[in-house]
Amino acid sequence: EEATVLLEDLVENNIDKQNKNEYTDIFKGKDVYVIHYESAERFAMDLEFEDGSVTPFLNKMASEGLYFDNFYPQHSVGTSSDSEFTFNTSLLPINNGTVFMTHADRNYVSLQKLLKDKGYYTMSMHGNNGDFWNRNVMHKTLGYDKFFSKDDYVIDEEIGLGLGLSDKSFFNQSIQKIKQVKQEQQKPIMSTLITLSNHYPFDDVEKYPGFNVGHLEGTDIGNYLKSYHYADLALQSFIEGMDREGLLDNAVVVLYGDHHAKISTDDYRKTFNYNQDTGEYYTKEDPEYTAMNGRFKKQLKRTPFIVWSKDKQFNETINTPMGMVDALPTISNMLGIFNPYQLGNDIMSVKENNVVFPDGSWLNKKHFYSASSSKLYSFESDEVIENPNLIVTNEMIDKKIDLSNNIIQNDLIRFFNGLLAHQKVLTPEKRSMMYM
Ligand code: GP9
Repeated sequence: EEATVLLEDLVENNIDKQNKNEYTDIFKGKDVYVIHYESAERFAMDLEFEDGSVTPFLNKMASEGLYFDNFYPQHSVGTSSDSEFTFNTSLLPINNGTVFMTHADRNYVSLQKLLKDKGYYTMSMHGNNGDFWNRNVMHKTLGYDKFFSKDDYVIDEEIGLGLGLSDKSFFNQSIQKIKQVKQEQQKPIMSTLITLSNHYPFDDVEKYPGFNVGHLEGTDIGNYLKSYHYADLALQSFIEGMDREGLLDNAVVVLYGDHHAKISTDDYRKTFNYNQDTGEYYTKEDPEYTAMNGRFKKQLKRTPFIVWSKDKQFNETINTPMGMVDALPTISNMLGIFNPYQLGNDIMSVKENNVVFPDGSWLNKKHFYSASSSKLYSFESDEVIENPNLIVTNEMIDKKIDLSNNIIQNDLIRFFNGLLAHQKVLTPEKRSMMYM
């Protein structure tokens, strides 16, 4: 009973806070290509070596598109699958298990269902086995019309973990599949392309193209950067190949990094606290170390989120803190769709935003609260703030997490739709705005 009231409040609040802005409907009716970019981290986008940037093409897309520079995936133990779930539903992953594996039989309102309601054909594409992360089942639950998995591709090149097809070959073959589906369907399409090669432990170094990482040669983080550089070349071949086929002329590309790369903190630090003059690493005794360590903490865990279109140069960077739950509301406004059950915000309509993590940690523009240490850090000073009064904030955060878990665990959307059908909740006007 209480959960239904909370869900009704969420829905009414979502309906009431919808407001139009300069981005409303700008991509309505266009083809949508979502790139789920494996282990793509934000910090590496700033790194330069003698062979240039680690991610020159990603950086180009960021400079041309809407670049959300303060973006955090909110995954739990389900890593890539959690990021897919949250991106497509604007619900948090459950914090005890993995939705894709144990809650694939629930009723969710997803990007796929909302676009199908507008006449789209929706598909997902991935060069690994279809049963990995139970995608064969969960992609149907999300509403995809078609899932192209490893068996649908010619496995002519494998790189990295050996999970499946290399990104370069995956993208090249996927372009031909997209072209064929476009011709067959004669309607707008939405396709999610899930990359794979840039995956821990990044040790297939011989197969990565030559990219000198200087003092990081031979380290885990150095191998990660070589792998990321390979993934960037594959991304470039995809975008340029799609353009050659005319598939970007009426389309929008949404790219997100799905989670961080699971490298050791010491190795991460090697990218920040190297003294070029001495060839040594700064130690905690060096004043430079503290400043760099602060910058290190700010960047870590962030991944890129970019909305890019060939025919619309935005050249815009948005610094409002953004979580994966905010992705669907933000692109929905641009696509002319609306998910009444979304937990997130349209980032183009807010100035402030809390990013909540499944374990109860959270952050905003100024602070990061770690649930594991129960400490509040200032992003400005990088110091712990003593005796902060967080009772109200943490209660609000816990309520948000509990509601998301409740919606998933107890299939509340299915239950609420039943009440809607019998007109037991919401006003007639608000009922007319609901997706059922
Ligand atoms: C597996 C790929 C990677 O198909 O999506 O999954 P991860 O190990 O990153 O969760």
